[in-house]
Amino acid sequence: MTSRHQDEMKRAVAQAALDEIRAQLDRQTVLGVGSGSTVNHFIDLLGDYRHYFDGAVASSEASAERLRRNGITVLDLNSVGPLPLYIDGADEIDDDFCMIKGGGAALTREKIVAACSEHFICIADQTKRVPQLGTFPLPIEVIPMARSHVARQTVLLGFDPVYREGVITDNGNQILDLHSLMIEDPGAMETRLNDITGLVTNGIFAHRGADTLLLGTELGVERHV
Ligand code: ABF
Repeated sequence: MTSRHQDEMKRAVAQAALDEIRAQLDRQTVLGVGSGSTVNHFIDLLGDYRHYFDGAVASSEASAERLRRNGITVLDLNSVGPLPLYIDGADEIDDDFCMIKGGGAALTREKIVAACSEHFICIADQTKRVPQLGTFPLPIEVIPMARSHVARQTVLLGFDPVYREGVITDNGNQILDLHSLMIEDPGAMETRLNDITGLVTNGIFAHRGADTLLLGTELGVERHV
C-alpha cells in the first residue's frame, strides 16, 4: 500500500528524472519507459514534452496506454535502434544498483528494454533502498505448463514459491513470487535461475543493473551514480 507521503516522494523523483533527461531530448530521441506507479508520474510529466522527442518504447501494455493518453508516440522496439535512456522503477535496489523488479508483473519486457538501453535511470522512493536483496519476494515469469516444475526447482535453491493467482502477464505467462531467501550474490542467482527450463525471466536485475539512481527521500531527491 502506497501512503500519500510515499506517493509524494515518487512524484518528486519522477520530476527529478525529467529534469535529468530534458536537455538530452531531441526530435530523434526514443526513450525507454518502464512500468509502475513511480513511472506513471513520470509519464504524466513527460506528456508536456511530447513534441521534443520522437517517441517511447514501453515495458508494459499499461505504460503504452498511458503514454498514448499523454499524446506520446509508442514505438515497437524492433523498429528502433538501441535506446539512449531507460527510466524505470524498482521493488528493491542495493548499493551496487542491483535490483529486484517485477512486482507489477512486467519484468520480462522491463529486462528486454533495459538490455537495449545505454543508460538506465532507476527512480524509486527511499523504501526501496536495501542493504541486501530478498525481503521483497522475487517475481519470476513462467510458461504456464512449466509452473510446477519451475516451483520445485526454486525450492531446491532454498526459495518458498507462491503462485500469483489470477495474474497473466502481457506475454500470456504466469508469475511465481519466491519468498524466504535473502540473495547473497545477485549476479550468481540471476544466472542460476536463468538455467531453469520453463522459467522465462527472473526479477533480479544484476547483470544489467541501474546506472543512475534517483532516490526520493523525506529531505528531497538524492542522485547516486
Ligand atoms: C516496476 O514497477 C517494477 O519492476 C516494479 O515492480 C514496480 C515499481 O513499483 P512502484 O514504482 O509502483 O513503487 O518498475
